[in-house]
Amino acid sequence: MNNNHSATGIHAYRQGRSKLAAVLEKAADNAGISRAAMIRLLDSPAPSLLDKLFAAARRQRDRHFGNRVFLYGFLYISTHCRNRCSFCFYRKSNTRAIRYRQTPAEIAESARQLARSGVHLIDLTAGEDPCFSTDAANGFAPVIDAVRSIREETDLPVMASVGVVPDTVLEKLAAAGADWYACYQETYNRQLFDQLRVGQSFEARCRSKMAAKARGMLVEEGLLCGVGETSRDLVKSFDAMSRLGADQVRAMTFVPQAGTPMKDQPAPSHLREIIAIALMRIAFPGLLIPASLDVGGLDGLRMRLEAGANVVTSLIPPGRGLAGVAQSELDIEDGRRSVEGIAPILHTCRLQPATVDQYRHWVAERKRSACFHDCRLARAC
Ligand code: SAM
Ligand code: MD0
Ligand code: SF4
Repeated sequence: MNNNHSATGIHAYRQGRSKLAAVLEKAADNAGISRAAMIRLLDSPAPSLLDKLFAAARRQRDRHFGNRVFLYGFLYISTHCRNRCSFCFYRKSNTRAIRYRQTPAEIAESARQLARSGVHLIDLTAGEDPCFSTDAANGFAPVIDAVRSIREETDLPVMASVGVVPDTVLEKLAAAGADWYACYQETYNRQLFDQLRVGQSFEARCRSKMAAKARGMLVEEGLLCGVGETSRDLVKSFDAMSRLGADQVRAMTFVPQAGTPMKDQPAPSHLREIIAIALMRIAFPGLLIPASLDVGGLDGLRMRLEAGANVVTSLIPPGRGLAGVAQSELDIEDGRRSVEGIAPILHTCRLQPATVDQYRHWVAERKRSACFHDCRLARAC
């Protein structure tokens, strides 16, 4: 390149950057953000632009939620699974995975412990355990009973994250008191989906979430970062989250797991996830967006909150033999994944836990407005 060309190149680059800076200032003022700008930020994250991006995301969080964050307790009740997701420690054939199945009494006691510690929701999670993941008439009975028991013991809102379930089971989960159904597509790039969720149906996973929405449940959608997706894939996945009408949206960085086909992949930087959190906050300002302790543990919490997340997830009671998913042990037994453990980080970020009533109110309002939205749609049709 001659000098003239390189000067033109640098000029164009600087112009592009200052345009993006202006876009981010508008985003802070509630103007949203274009797909092209999202892709540029994901592809070339210049530090000065990232500061602006995170500031814009925090401003949107403040507008919708003030300084309050919600806290989710995590109960991984069965680590048995019939599936072979290539990224997951608990895939069927992984002999290194520690397998357990909690009894009803253990589940109730862990839920009580989490409730006493101050969480706002219990996230009941399981692998597709062949013991209950069946189409039989009594399929998922232990999960439905666990939802009922947690509601009786704690009266906290409950999320069910138990993989793909038939519509009849969604009906029973909702009747037992589950407000939420979580089921992560990981990506909306079908080819990549097939590599990640080996042997599973892309459509069935989508249908399960749509059926939960139709039953009036709130739905969480989730994406993996660092599994070979392009920035365009990520942005397309944001569009799909929007079409689904997800109520909570998350991104998590892939953590390589021993004993799995993806074990030798280098651990991806967490920056892409942090940018995705901020972009989702700008694109979906009023939705819940987790900062999961299940990726970078307590040390990774601050950057996720500073990117605009407003829910701390994967708080796990110590001393109960419970595991995380992406980080099966990190920060659990020493109590760092606890309401007490995260308090100093919340304080540094000038945030504070909401009350349970504030969380209940958000859930109720969201259900009501989703219903209103659907009615308007129905009328428009
Ligand atoms: N078995 C159910 C299912 O797959 O839907 C429930 C568990 S689900 C909540 C587990 C989620 O954790 C996955 O959907 C994935 O997003 C995330 N996860 C699992 N293994 C991971 C890993 N190695 N790194 C990052 N995230 C991971
Ligand atoms: C988390 N370990 O919140 C949990 C899990 C399941 N609904 C969520 C991935 O990070
Ligand atoms: Fe099973 Fe869920 Fe892990 Fe896939 S992600 S192997 S379905 S526990």
